[in-house]
Amino acid sequence: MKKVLVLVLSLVLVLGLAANASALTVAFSQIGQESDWRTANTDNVKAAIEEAGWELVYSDGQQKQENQIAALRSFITQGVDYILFTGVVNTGWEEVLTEVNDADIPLLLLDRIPDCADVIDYKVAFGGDFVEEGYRMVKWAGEYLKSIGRDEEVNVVIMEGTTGASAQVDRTTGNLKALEEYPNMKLVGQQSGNFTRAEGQAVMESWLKSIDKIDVLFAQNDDMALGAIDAIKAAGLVPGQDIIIVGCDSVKAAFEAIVAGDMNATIECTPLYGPFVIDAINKLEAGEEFDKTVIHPEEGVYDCVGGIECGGSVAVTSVKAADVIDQRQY
Ligand code: GZL
Repeated sequence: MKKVLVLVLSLVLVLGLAANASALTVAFSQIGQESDWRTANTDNVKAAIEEAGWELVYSDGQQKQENQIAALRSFITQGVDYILFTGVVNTGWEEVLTEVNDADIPLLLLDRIPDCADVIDYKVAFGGDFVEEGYRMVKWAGEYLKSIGRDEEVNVVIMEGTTGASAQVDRTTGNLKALEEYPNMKLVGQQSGNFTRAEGQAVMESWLKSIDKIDVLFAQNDDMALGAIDAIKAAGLVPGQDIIIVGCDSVKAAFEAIVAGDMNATIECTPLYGPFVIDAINKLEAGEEFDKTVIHPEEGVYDCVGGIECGGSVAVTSVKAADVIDQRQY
């Protein structure tokens, strides 16, 4: 009789937990829709939450900090169960994230980790190693140029992401660190294209008018690289040949540009956070401990030739984009 009672009580507890997890409301303050990477990231998280049977409260910040702050305060008012947050820039979040903490709503930091992370309470931070990604961008170009016998002085430009975003700050750190290894690379331009295709095109248009010769473009995301390609073609130059173009993110459009010969390489940074978010919330619901900071494993480098050794803290050899384009998820 006692065993039956224990079994029934255990069953009620498990079903209660499952029922509780199935009734969750998860709020997501997302930056906006500035890039294909962001779209893939949003879609993947949304799909995972829907598949888990939870309710999603989603806010598109339209790349404006004030919109994200208002959304976070709205989530608090709504009394959501969890908050997912990716900040458009690194600073200016301490007050509102403290309000989230005071409301006792578990906070998960996705993609870009705010500067105030060491003074607010968050359950987990999940993102990429942006310094490594920036390093690989330049390393790839340095090794590629060597492989085609180009050891002359080359003029390079760095098109940065949104100023003050951790992806911009840290990719720039990685870019500059690798540039120190290639004395033949002369940095002649450094400007933000705000991670968007339109602004990438505008910045390249401006550079083509003000800089005598550009040999290599380092674009801190693929969308800006694609915008720059439009500008290069409009100026009568041949992208991928007259100007070597290296992007970051490894979105499908970059693979297509590389296969078409318009672009030379892209550094991978996965946007597929959905499974991580579900796993983290399930562990929090079950009271399990897990790593507070998770840097997703740096993936590959995809290019026009394959076989270029371009890792920094983690060794990586490039793979020819044409060989894997059909297997890409985003
Ligand atoms: C990287 C992410 C960056 C992407 C851009 O994790 O923060 O923001 O590289 C996106 O495409 O806009």
